Amino acid sequence: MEKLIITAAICGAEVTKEQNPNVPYTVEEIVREAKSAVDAGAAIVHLHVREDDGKPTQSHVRFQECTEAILKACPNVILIPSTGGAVGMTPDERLDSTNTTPIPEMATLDCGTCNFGDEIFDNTMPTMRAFGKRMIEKGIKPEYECFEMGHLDTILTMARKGEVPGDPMQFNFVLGVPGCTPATVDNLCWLVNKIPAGSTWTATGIGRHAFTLAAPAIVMGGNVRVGFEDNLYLERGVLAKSNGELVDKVVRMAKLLGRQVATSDEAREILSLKKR
Ligand code: KMH
Ligand code: ZN
Repeated sequence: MEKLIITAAICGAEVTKEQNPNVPYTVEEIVREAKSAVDAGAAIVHLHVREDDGKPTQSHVRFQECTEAILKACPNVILIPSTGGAVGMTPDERLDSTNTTPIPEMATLDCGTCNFGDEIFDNTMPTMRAFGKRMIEKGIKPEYECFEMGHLDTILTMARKGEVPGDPMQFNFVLGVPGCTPATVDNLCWLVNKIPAGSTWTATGIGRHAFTLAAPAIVMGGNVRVGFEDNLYLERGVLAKSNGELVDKVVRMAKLLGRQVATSDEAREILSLKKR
């Protein structure tokens, strides 16, 4: 079995300091959280950025500032900027996160429209085609985020048509978003069984499912994402003090289950990435 790649989704676009005072907004706070995650064992940081007041933004200027500051503190980390942004942003606005220099190695590509709590996360076919085209042109490897079962079939069909980058594909099964596919082992197995040979995958369990989905992913040979974007608690009733604490819990689980944790360079090899 390959080593375990741990991704830390350190910030997100929805969670607030009111929910957990350690959620980062400023550049300094974002760097602090990235470093805590990397020091604990994360090979990848999935990045959203905020204005200082916490408002989510996809501005490439803010992404540039945060990327440079993170890479100064963690020179080898793989960054996966979000192209999902926050619900309600336009496709052009969302794609601006990929306009940094150098161009990111990877970026998320969300695989369909879905409920998102009380809101609708809009990813129409034309939006996904535009994002696929941009990533093909710029040589960015997508992380295909599937929130619903049907998202997988959608993106596999698009890959077959050459509308989004193809082999080897990296999927992130984000399960347990209110209104979307529940975070059950059954659902995870259904998705994993349908991906093309040679693909890689990550499991992200939302809220209280963070670690109950991490465990099967570790033993099934997948990878794991945790972080404040997905889960604010280390355990029931205990807020996490940092993203590093959440990553450290996955590292300890991996150790107990006999799986080694990948460095960023090992993750690049597993994901067939070329360092920029
Ligand atoms: N903030 C969510 C609406 C992504 O990063 O690509 C979407 C999201 C997905 O976080
Ligand atoms: Zn995200």
